[in-house]
Amino acid sequence: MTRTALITGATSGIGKATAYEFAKHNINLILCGRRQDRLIAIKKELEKLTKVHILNFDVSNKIETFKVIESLPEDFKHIDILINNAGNAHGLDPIQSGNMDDWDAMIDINVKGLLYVSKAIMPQMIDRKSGHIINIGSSAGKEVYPKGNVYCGTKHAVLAITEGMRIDLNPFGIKVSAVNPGAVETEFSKVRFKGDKIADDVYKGFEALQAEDIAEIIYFVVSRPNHVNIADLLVFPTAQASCTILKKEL
Ligand code: NDP
Ligand code: 8X3
Repeated sequence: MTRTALITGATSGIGKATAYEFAKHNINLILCGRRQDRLIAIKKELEKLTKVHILNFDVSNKIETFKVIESLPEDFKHIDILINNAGNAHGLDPIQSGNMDDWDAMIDINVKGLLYVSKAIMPQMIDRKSGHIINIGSSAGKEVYPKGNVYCGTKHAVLAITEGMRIDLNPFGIKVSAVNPGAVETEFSKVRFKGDKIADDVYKGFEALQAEDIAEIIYFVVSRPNHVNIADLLVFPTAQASCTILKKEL
């Protein structure tokens, strides 16, 4: 039977690449993001391959999140796979000079947004006693690097929440997985540095992961047999050994 996946943060980077990968494998898609123009353009391309519905909302807005998910048309109400991917780093500052709006954004989107979307979708998975939730964590959820403070905190929280979800949802046969990438060349650094040209240098001098690399891995995770759950997966570019050890050309 054809499955349906809801992907948050599908307008760019890992989420968008995952939408393309899932479409190739005939998974129906509910694509979410704040940039409606991008959602419309992606829907236009992918509906040549599969059924696509778009939802334009901010995951950090609790009321909006529940409203749009409740408003799903009949054909898309049954969600088999949830990819909690929406998120970003905002700023890279020592904790003592951190911008509190950046802190709020990261906690509200990366942690609370993931919880709101999950809360809206878990009941139907529980009723059916099946489903798969994949949370996109980060290598920053396993280590802390200089000036990473709050972003790393949110990704550590994503990993703890993933483990908690896996324990609590296990009696209902729901799989819960974390995919934790290292450096992936997406719009991530543009957002982190608020469009500053320093973002262009982040991926220079080494071969970063591409969004498609992670999308293929996410498809691998959702395509295992029923009895197999990939609980937690850490993926670095070959040139990266840890959050702080990166082989750049000297
Ligand atoms: P991008 O900036 O390319 O994509 C981020 C996506 O999140 C966009 O589609 C954006 O859509 C969406 N998003 C951001 N804020 C909100 C919000 N408030 N409400 C709804 N959607 C939102 O970055 P990546 O693809 O790299 O990031 C995806 C995930 O991967 C994030 O959770 C990130 O932390 C994680 N990650 C990234 C790594 C990297 O090196 N790139 C490494 C490890 C993890 P829109 O703006 O249209 O709302
Ligand atoms: C993104 C990885 O190390 O650039 O989660 O913060 S890092």
